[in-house]
Amino acid sequence: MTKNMLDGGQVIVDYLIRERVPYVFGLCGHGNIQFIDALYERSADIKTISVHHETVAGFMADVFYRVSGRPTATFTSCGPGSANLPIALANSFLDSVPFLAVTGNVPTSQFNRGAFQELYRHYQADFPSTVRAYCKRVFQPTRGEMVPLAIRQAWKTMVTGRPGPVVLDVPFDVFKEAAAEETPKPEDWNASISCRCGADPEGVAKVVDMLLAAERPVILIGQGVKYGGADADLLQLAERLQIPVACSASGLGGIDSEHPLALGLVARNGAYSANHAARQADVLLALGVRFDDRTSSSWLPGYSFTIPPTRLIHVDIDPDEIARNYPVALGLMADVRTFLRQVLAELDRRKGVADSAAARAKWLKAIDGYRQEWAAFIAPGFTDDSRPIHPQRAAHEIDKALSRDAILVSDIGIHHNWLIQFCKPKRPDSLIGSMGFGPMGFGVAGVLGAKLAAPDRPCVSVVGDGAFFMHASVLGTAVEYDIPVVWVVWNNYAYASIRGLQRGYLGGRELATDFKHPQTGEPYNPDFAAMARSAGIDGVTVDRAADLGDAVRKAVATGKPYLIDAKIAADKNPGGAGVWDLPGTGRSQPAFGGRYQPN
Ligand SMILES: Cc1ncc(C[n+]2csc(CCOP(=O)(O)OP(=O)(O)O)c2C)c(N)n1
Ligand SMILES: [Mg+2]
Repeated sequence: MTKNMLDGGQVIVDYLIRERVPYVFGLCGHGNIQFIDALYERSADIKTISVHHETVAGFMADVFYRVSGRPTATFTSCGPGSANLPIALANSFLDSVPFLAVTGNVPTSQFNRGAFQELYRHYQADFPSTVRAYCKRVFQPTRGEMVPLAIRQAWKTMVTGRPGPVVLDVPFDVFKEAAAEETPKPEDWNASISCRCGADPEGVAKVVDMLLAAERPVILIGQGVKYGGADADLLQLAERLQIPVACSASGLGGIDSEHPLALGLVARNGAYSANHAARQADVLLALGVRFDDRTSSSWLPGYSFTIPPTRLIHVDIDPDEIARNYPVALGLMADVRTFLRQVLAELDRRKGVADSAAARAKWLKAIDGYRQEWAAFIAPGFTDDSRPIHPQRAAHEIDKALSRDAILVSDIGIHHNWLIQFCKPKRPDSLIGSMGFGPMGFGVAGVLGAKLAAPDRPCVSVVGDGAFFMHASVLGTAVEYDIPVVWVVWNNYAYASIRGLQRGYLGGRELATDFKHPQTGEPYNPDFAAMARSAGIDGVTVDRAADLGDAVRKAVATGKPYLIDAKIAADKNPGGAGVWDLPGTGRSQPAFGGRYQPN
């Protein structure tokens, strides 16, 4: 190697720095020590965070992006080290979140020889096959000089179009091989690419025709609105035409939940106001949503949606999602923000916009009625004082205790279902959850990424007892890097969401879903507060609803990592106006209202 050549590892690190990546998250192994060495050289420009489980690194990178809008990278070793990552890759892939996973592999000179940790039985160094279904693309440069091309292409694939995680799989020797005299410059390759494509102008005119003529229009927003930075434009459109806005779980916060036009969550456990409006809509404008089964009440008509006769306008950056699950009156491939701006500009050119908005009064009045009926139905849960804490009350107390700028990261489980129904997110990043792959641990670890992305904002995570035990290593990471997050462990002594299914669909044939002491049969869990204290973190236990809000406020105020072990009832499910069907097993019934039958 001539003196001024950069090696493969140096090119990757230098490129990340040029892309202004502040952090890399990962875990060492013999397969990536060369890469860590390249990070060491540049530690003044990029910070390395070493975690205790590779999945944690992926979840941190994921939520860092959801809060800051900036992709980061992970580093994992060959073999098992990287095999711990796919769960996080899939989580980000299905929720369209980019991060760059730099995975180590065995040296090219050892390909096919079955060296330590090589996946070789079907094909040499075959980590790419392992993650093919889990990420947007895999790159595997096998010579040093291939690295500059691979890194710039990997970055571009990751951030353009529908974003998603990309794997850069690097054999051991390639980290150290001469790669280039200079690293590719983002400004030449990626920084100047825009994917803010607009919709077909004729389609935009048709959208405006349909919206102006509609009697019962509803806008449905997904995370395309949040991560596309389209919330301000959305609000303008909704207010200007007086169209109510419902949210998928991933779209919550895309409009302030307390805005008069906000309907709340449409889902199997959605609010009556949202489901009943969306399923009666004559025109539904869907922006950056996928219509998954939980949003759509398993696609059974009359619960979340009734398409047709509802005429669906579906706008998404990824045409693969359009008409995946419902027929469209109009499908438009576009960036949601650009599309909204096109619609607003088209409205400027139209007459009769104000009349159309005024004609909405009857529809909005009917919706107010649904709101009141729903509010009366859910009212008792907000004041329920029972012990262990009523889950609705718990969600409400936690939500109330958080300031407007707080970030709440949820894990996966019954607690998530309660949170999406009863929290009132104000901003696009107020409530963060995983809706695609739904891996336990997402919130346990993700909150660390949130705090690094927003050090001045309170970051609180609500996590199941099952998931927290699974990923309790985060306690150490919070201490080692001084990351002051709060975990509220929603302690119901069970994999309660799954036990709920056994109770609801399988006649209560419960097995393998609760945590019990072998001799006494009493509910068992470790003492999570003591566990936190053993790691050097303050921990408290709360079992009264009235104390939960204060505990959260106090935890945030300490400015240090903190754990609250909250004892919460397990025997309740958050009922809503929709249903969920487990084919062959059963179908739930709506807790409120019935099936809507169009005339
Ligand atoms: C890694 C992983 N394993 C299993 C599941 C299936 N699963 C979904 S929710 C759940 C129960 C989670 O229990 P807990 O963390 O205690 O949350 P709770 O439902 O009790 O609120 C399980 C096992 C999953 N989503 N992810
Ligand atoms: Mg639990």
